[in-house]
Amino acid sequence: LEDRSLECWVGCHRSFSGMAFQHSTDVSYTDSLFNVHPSISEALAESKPVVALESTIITHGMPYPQNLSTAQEVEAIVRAHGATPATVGVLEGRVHVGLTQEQLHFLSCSEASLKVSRRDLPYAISKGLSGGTTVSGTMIAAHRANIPVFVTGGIGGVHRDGENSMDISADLTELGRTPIAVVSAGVKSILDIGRTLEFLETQGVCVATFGKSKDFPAFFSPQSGFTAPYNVVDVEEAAALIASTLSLGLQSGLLVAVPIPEEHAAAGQQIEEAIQTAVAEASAKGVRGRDVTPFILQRVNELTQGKSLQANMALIRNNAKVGSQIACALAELQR
Ligand code: PSU
Ligand code: MN
Repeated sequence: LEDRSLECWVGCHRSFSGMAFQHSTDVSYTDSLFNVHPSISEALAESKPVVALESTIITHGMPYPQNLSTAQEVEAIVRAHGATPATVGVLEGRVHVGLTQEQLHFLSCSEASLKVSRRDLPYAISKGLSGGTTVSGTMIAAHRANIPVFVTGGIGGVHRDGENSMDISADLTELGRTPIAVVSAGVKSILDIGRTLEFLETQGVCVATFGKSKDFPAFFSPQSGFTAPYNVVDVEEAAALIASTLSLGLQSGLLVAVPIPEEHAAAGQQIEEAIQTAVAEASAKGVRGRDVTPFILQRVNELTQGKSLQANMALIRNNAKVGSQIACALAELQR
């Protein structure tokens, strides 16, 4: 994102001020590449619920300062629902599971942050770089740390015209190969939702909507016009689904799609129109690859005078609540 305010720069500079990050010295789960914050390794050791959170939403998905406040709020919501938040990010060439306030602040302001998916991890690590982990990058870290539940806003998918460009998010193949339950508000209509669901089927990903209906949600609106194969009515059913994935030893993940709460879905139509415009602009400007999603998110926010950002924040808060409750129910099942 281009616009980082002076305030942000000053804040970052102050909190970072030339010193290296304090890498945790926790001995229970530290190696040269992965660092798990002690609050998380302690929770895991006591079989307490933990919720993984991504950080591309911080580095590339939202503008400052809403990115920072949302990240902090989401962590607070997870705590309020009895789970420990584990925001994942890459700092100076190390994967961190659980970030300090300074690290969160740094990622929210840093211009140099990479967007770290599976394919970017080796490069980021070998070069000692920092970045936000996408859904695929976060799933890898969560799996390694033994955290089965991961909350985000929306996952990547098959882009519109993806049958020609082959622009298909690594999130989908990651869901096919890593046993993590991803709680999201479905898939944005910046993507081809029908093909995304087909691709998830091919990858063996169990997709279930959360709540009353099998209508697969489209991020800003509770319906996409597509249905999910399954539906879980409450957190206990969701937890049971995750538990069976784990006990079957399937190496594939799950997608739990939580519809945006009705009261925040009002701007859905206006946002939908902005998406059409932004998708056309991206294609006209030749925006490609990893830049497509951030470009569209930023344009939609501008075109809706910030309404899409408000809706985005609201649905992530809701996902954090539901995901934490699922993590608690799962911990209870596994007790
Ligand atoms: N969708 C959003 N906000 C986001 C992303 C997706 O509404 O911030 C981020 C997530 O981190 C997701 C990534 O994993 O974009 C997918 O990027 P791509 O389409 O380049 O795979
Ligand atoms: Mn892509």
